[in-house]
Amino acid sequence: MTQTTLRQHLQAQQTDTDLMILMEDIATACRMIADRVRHGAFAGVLGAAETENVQGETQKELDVISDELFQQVVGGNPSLAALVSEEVDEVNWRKTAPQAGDFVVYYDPLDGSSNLDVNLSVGTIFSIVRLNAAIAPEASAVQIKGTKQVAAGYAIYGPSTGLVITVGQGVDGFTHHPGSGEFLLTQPEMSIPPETKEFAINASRYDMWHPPVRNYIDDCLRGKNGPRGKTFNMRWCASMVADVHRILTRGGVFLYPADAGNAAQGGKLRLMYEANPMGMLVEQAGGASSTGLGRILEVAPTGHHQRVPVILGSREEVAVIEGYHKK
Ligand code: P6P
Repeated sequence: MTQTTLRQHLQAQQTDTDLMILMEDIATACRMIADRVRHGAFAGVLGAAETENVQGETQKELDVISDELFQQVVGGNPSLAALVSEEVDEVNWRKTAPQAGDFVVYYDPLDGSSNLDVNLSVGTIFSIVRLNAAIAPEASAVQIKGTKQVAAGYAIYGPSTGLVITVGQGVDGFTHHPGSGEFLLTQPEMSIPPETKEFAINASRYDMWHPPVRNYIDDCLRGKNGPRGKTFNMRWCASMVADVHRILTRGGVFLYPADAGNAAQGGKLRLMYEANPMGMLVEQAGGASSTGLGRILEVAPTGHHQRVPVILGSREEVAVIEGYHKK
């Protein structure tokens, strides 16, 4: 059985050399983060750091360690203009005069880190944009629409360490092979079934949901004798990477809507390094990604830590949910 490495796969897709090297650097950072996560209990770093991130969230020690690793490994790439991290308020400019052809990488170094101390899956999410002109190193210059992404992906630190990527030619899944250290192709051409009977939402926020989401979930819960005519299942991992990986593998729909509790912030999840990369992956796998009122990738950013409502997954179910928002 032929084993295809990440590099061989990217070469087969005629990926631009600079982009391929950048993605390999990101894969290296993810392997190093995986190692620190898997040894976290022995290093005593599964707990909370004494710091908060720009989101006002208490950082886990591994959040900080993962961000530092990502900066150390990816930050040295000669084609990189800037890094934008969930864990860092300011844009991390790597060049004083970014040029056309340079890349901006947006990333969440350790998504779902509240799961660390209970040993559930966490991950690293990344989004890559390529500059089409020289820019001044100012924060507004990295507020670039999701449709401009040239690549996106995530690593998932679960029972195995996985890497799922797109360069705009579909979605492919790799698994870290400890013996060789390589990410080997194990889930080629990932595709989301258009229909589903499975939704993922934090149901504890029911009393804060706006009517479109509450009506949608109520109708799903009324089962085969209700308006949907079928019985639904629910999953919620509290780790976007884990929920999205399940949806890319077997279908489903994921919702983190704006609600009465987060409306002032625009929602919970971040556009540039959660919604946009996951949105590109889901669309490339035949799914849909929406704010409820429109395509996530079309949202014009107003800040690099901006939050948006997120509804993504099986395209026909996303369309049903958008219908509830239009009523
Ligand atoms: P809640 C993790 O903190 C995260 O950003 C996503 O990975 C996840 O889907 C969501 O927040 C979990 O939110 O409200 O269930 O804690």
